[in-house]
Amino acid sequence: MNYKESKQVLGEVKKAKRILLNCHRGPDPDSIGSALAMYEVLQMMGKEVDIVCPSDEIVDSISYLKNFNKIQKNVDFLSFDFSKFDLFIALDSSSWSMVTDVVDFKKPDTKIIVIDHHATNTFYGDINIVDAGITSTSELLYLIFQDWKVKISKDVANCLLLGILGDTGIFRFPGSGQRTLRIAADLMDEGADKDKIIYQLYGSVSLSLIRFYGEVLKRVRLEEKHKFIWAAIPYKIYKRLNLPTNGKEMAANLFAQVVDGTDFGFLIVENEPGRFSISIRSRSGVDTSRLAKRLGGGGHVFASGARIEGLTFDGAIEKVLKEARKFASESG
Ligand SMILES: [Mn+2]
Repeated sequence: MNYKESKQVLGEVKKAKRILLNCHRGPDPDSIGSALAMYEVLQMMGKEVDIVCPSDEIVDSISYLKNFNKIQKNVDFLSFDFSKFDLFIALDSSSWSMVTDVVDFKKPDTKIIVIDHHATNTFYGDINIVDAGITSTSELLYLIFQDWKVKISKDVANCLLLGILGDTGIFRFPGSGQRTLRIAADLMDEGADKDKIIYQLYGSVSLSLIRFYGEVLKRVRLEEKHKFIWAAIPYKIYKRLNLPTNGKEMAANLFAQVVDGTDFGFLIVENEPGRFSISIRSRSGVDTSRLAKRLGGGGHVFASGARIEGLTFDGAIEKVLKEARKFASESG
């Protein structure tokens, strides 16, 4: 057994007739890959399955994946009827607000199983399989499926490899060690097409994203004393560019964890007037999820994020810089 809770979770799955799955707000490849992999496995077990996502837009370069169109977008969790479901398996989501995009969401009556790898997970399920030491929820699911003795189909293999490649930055981040590479090789043995996934994820970007990179790079500032780098994009520029959903994350990857003389970096984007997303990246291994947490967010050591609202553009920058300097002083 890879996880002692696997058997108990399988027991709940077997009992259930109709099961709900989710993609988290602003879903990334790991969120989508793990949800679609679990969808397929549960369907093979004869279950009725729904996938819901609070966000409107979903990375569509991977829409060739089987059952991609089954993801119900723009779901309003405040009016969502959980009573039709015997079980809710929440994937790749550290908290209710990440599941629902609603602050202060109250736990529904349905039985909840949480399967996740965020160090900041709040254990909001009735059963929680949370492994902060693993690269991705997709890798975690591979190990659970092993515990369940599930035969991995080609479609499931493609979905799991998508999640692993996404969350490891193609095996780049520390934590993608021998086990991850062996699992990826096993998935390729089952028919996963690594090259196609990488082409769709990293080799198929829109021109507007390249223009956004330009706007971001133009605004990059180095904070030499505290060894971090940052940039901030105001709403009028963000709006003009018609960005893909994961554009902010990709722009943060581009500059925030690569510059000599820095330990970490972040990108602040005003998504809507007065609403900001902060994407934080670690270069040296300082745990950026601690900075994210202070800003009301969460995540992982190397990649984390937060959202803040109710401030002016300058006010938001000031707030984030202040926390980042404090974080830098304590970490250094
Ligand atoms: Mn993930």
